[in-house]
Amino acid sequence: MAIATPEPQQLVDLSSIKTVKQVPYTEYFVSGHRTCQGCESALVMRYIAKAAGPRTVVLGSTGCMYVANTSYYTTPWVVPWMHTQLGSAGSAALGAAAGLKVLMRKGKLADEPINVIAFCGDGGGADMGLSAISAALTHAEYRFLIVLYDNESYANTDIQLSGSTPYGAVTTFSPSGKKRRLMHKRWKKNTPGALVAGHPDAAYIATADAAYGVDFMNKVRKGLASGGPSFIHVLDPCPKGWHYDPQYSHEMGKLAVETGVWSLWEMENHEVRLNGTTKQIAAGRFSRKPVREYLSKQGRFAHFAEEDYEYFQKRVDEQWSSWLIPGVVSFRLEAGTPLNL
Ligand SMILES: Cc1ncc(C[n+]2csc(CCOP(=O)(O)OP(=O)(O)O)c2C)c(N)n1
Ligand code: SF4
Ligand SMILES: [Mg+2]
Repeated sequence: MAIATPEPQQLVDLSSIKTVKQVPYTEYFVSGHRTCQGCESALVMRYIAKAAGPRTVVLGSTGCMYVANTSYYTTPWVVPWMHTQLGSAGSAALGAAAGLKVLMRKGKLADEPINVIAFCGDGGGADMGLSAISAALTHAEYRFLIVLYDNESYANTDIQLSGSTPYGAVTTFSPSGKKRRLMHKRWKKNTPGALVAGHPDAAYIATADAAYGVDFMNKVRKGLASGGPSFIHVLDPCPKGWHYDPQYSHEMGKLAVETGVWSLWEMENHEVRLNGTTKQIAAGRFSRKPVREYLSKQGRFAHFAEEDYEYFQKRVDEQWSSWLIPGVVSFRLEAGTPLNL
């Protein structure tokens, strides 16, 4: 009996995954990488590849997920993968999507759906390449997904401070000393909030967390199915940079959301929706845990004094009590502003 060859269209399955049982069995990011034990960023790569499937091109910025993933003559990527410069995830995604479209229009490539995904770290995306991502998200005519994996430091070059590093954390650029307990006193940049507020033509923008795999894989699929430029910012606990035992990576990701330090949400069709535990917190069905439960488990906050915990808690409380959209948009409307304009 002849075995039917699947049509290319059938190989791009972007349907919603309802339960863990529906997660595709096939892996497109396999063994052969050298990331640290418990590295959630590597897990994120695995989820991306699993959700997107075989008809996918991945472009990866410099960082742990380039260097540790593609040591000399080895690669865990089963789908085509190409390195791109540290700050260029946005341009790589846009250029690849545009290039494929032209080749298909000219008949040099079969006209079929191909997923274009570019990833970057927080250093490469939230700092250095923010302008390229911003520019890419204004091109409504191209379909691609940019994933920013946030391990909250320039990890690959030995854990330097980034705009995504949380307040007070120790990094190699912000050690705690006898004269200054806290070297880093800036609040973490709200990159996904800035992108969602400033890019009205982006088709899909979301946050995710490596501890919530199905939620993240569905967001990857939604971004790719949106038909336009899409972006996901995913928080990835990093045992090396955050100083905790690798076995607690999953717990760390969950605590980030349960304490309200990190929020899960998505913007689709110009509407922001809170997801999962974040939605439950906002609806009063889940009590936010104290930030101390999350921070005290990480060595990068081991120098925290009582006043540091209190300050951190106060800032997180504000994200929930006085932001226009809790945990998402970091400003509020002046009291008395009419909303039925
Ligand atoms: C233009 C440029 N500057 C500096 C570097 C050195 N460099 C390589 S990886 C890296 C860290 C990137 O941090 P991030 O994007 O957060 O990814 P992570 O290493 O944390 O995975 C740096 C600074 C580089 N490759 N290119
Ligand atoms: S330093 Fe952190 S992000 Fe880099 S490979 Fe190790 S655990 Fe992963
Ligand atoms: Mg990083």
